[in-house]
Amino acid sequence: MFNKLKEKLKDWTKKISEKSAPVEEKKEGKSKKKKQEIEMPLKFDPGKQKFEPDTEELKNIQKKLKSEPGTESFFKKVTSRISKVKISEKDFEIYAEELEMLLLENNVALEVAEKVIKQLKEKIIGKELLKKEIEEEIKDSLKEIIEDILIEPFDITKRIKDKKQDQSKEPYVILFCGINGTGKTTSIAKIAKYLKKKDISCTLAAADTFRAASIEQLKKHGEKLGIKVIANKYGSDPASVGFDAIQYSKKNFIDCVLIDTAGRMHTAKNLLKEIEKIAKVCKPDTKIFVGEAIAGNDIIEQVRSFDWAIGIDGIILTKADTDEKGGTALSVGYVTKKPILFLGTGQEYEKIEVFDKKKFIKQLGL
Ligand SMILES: Nc1nc2c(ncn2[C@@H]2O[C@H](COP(=O)(O)OP(=O)(O)OP(=O)(O)O)[C@@H](O)[C@H]2O)c(=O)[nH]1
Ligand SMILES: [Mg+2]
Repeated sequence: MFNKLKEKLKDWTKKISEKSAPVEEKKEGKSKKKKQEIEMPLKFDPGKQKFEPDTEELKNIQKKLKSEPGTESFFKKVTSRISKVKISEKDFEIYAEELEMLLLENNVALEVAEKVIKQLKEKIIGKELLKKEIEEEIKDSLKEIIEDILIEPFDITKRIKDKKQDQSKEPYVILFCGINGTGKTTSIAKIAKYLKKKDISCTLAAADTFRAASIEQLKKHGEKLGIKVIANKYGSDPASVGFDAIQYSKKNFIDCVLIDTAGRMHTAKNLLKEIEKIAKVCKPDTKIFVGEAIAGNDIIEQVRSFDWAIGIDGIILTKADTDEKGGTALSVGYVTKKPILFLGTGQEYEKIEVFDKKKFIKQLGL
């Protein structure tokens, strides 16, 4: 998913490491004195009629220098300092602008791009490193910064299993919401299959009673997966469909209810009121916002609107397989303070991944 961003970050890291300047040798009186001491001794060769290096004398000088206390460590210090480089603040400023642009171009939110740059600056400016170490150092720093930015997801399977253990005998209810066509219904089918594999039984609630063919779409998934779908007529109250599915599940000892809802624009107040009602009636344990990875920064406003209406607990980012940039996945959690729980990576049922910070960072080439 990071095809573009990964390549660009790699190029940038290489560039800044090449630009890094050697650490300057301090011009102290001491260093001048030592320089004079190791000047090449010369000897006149009468045969060649010219001066040649006096190797015997050079050996004597080296012996003498070694025996002088402090001299050896001084030479060691000079050698290591010469081979080291550091990134100056001036150089970093030039390249920071470039880094900010490439992050923004790849859908990283401004707030996150600025945080990455500020922290990277603190970590690497003025640090003395061997030239060959610089690229690794920048990569490691970026890795630490991004790990810190990404919100750790909670384990939904564990929450469902925990509820199964308690005495309430109520099913675990998950409500899915989002704007039109983001992949809510497909994600519900994928999650139902994922949970089934973990011995968690599900009921699907066809609470999208608005869009034509939405009920048939969910029923088809239910048939394919062997999972019960609770539905009513088109135009019926979606909250009551959810409620019926919960009652059915309770009666039949089903662990989890996944409620599908109609796609709605996050700017339509009356539609947000409707989902508020579904949430009030069904009292979901978890409310998941489903958005497209390719939506870029628009998704931030969407999450905020749904969060304001019903209080979102987590995000599913779909169509990550078609997202070349990846910046939305990198920054949506940080900006909205809601964890990404799953990534949708294709149209088939198996194409869903539990969001894993470490794996995600690896995909960025860090
Ligand atoms: N490539 C890809 N396509 C996906 C993914 N998730 C869903 N889709 C496709 O996106 C389209 C819309 O999916 P739906 O599940 O119907 O979306 P929805 O949010 O329920 O749509 P509405 O109910 O109309 O709001 C379908 O063609 C899905 O196959 C994904 O992770 N990757
Ligand atoms: Mg749908």
